[in-house]
Amino acid sequence: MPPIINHTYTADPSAHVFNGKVYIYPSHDRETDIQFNDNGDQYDMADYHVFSTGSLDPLEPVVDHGVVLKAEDVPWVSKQLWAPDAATKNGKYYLYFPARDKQGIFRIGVAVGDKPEGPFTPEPEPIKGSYSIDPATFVDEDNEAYIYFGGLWGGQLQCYQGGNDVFDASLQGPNEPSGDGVYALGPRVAKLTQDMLQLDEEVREIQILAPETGKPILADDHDRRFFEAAWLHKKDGVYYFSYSTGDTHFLAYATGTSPYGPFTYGGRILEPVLGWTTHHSIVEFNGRTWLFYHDCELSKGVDHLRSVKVKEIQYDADGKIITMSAD
Ligand code: FUB
Repeated sequence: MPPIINHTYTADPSAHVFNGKVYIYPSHDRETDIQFNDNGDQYDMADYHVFSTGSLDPLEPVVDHGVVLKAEDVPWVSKQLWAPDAATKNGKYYLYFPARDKQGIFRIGVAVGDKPEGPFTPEPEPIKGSYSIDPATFVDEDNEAYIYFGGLWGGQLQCYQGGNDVFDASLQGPNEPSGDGVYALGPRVAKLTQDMLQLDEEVREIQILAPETGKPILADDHDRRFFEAAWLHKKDGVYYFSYSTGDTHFLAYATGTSPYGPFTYGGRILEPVLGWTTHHSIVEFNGRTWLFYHDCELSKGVDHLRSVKVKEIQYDADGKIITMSAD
């Protein structure tokens, strides 16, 4: 599958259908001399572009709407504009993005625009109570909006083992829980306020359950435990929570009956791609379901130079997602 954006490097694609078109909100990868490390310092992005297309099959040329937000325009940001997402409500469009603040701690910010293609004006402060990375929003059929987030290692989720308000700087890098019977750290969720600018409740930890035990997946189960890249979509009344397993490089999913979970592990969506990271979104468009993801084929394996791709998702008769290869 060739990349759908070739003139610049893009990753972590969050796709949504707005006004009958598919809009893609990716990270904007760039060249750097920073060496690969477990904290992801090599992902040193400084701005966001928005892309759109009117058709996925056949693929219509993907339009680059240009720079919609820059790190230097956000007063609280020091560096690393990582994986963003977008939502619409109240006739406005909201771009959610993680970045390190001036203390080097990842927070999540929001910027507001009048059109899906931006530009977006950032709020002066990060969302109060937000932390870690990879925000993903979901607006349910009752119009309530939720934000999902969290990422291990460079994403600092393991730094909050003492609670949502306690950042433990000694737990940097791959310092996640381990040991017999220890549960994995869960992704986080909170309802958003009606104006989409703040959290409307305490952040909750989501449980991803192992189907064979009905208990949370164990921390040592790296093939199935949550690492980063949260996404929620709903099909036929079922909530599908999907995510990356990080160091085992799978895109996996779990299903539930509420946007808060718990979700029961369901299987893999995508086998490992070329490159360390795997990150995706899932969107329904014209009655078909599409997986947006990235790999490093265009850069010939350079880990921090990724490119967005798309393929169609198929479900079986029981609603299970059929695992796809990474070609
Ligand atoms: O692109 C930077 C980070 O790499 C993202 O936030 C993670 O999900 C991983 O793709």
